[in-house]
Amino acid sequence: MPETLEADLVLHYAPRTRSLVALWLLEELGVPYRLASFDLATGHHKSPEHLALNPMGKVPVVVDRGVPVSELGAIAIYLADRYPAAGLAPALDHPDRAAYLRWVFFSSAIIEPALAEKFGKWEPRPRQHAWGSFDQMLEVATRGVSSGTYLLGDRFCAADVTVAGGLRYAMLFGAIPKEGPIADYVGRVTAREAFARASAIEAREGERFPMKKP
Ligand SMILES: N[C@@H](CCC(=O)N[C@@H](CS)C(=O)NCC(=O)O)C(=O)O
Repeated sequence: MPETLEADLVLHYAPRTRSLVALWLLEELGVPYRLASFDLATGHHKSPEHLALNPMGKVPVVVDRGVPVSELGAIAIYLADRYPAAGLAPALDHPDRAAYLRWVFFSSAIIEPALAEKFGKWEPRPRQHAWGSFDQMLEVATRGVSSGTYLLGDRFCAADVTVAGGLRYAMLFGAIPKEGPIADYVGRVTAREAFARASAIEAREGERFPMKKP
């Protein structure tokens, strides 16, 4: 396991959050990293120290040789390009690069707000809302995951981690059926060993920082 106490790469992480997606990315990369894990209930993410890394006061944040990167989409693009040996991103001049970038942005610009629409029971306004609507997101995502093993066909990439991360979350909370093309895709992608390693770390950290009763 590349998790280590000494590493140039640090993941500021809290269990039961979107940090799991960044952890999964790091496990896919296979490079050494250190986990700076904390309990969100402590409010550490709102401390001046953490706000200097991410002014939004949120996790995850990856710090690479002292340089902080926040926002999952940026973290995915940054890590995949910075550590190309893992093959998680098509090269800048590869024909798949455009589709790859579109899918990474689809995770944060379309899936995330579409889920807020669904969970918040907002009135869909597909023409006004930048994400279209939850139903439109679902239709496009379903087509995207149905055309091959992965979003880019046979090639697994960092966008599969961010997209599957968002769709898995949607399934866990009942926004997307647990059967069908999206469930099949999430099943295929989360069957990867890197996801199993990340889940084991997530379980360990979850036990270290159990959820407190309200
Ligand atoms: N847009 C951010 C979302 C990060 C986010 O929402 N993190 C949540 C945990 S899942 C958080 O840190 N919440 C604590 C808070 O805002 O107080 C990303 O893509 O990284």
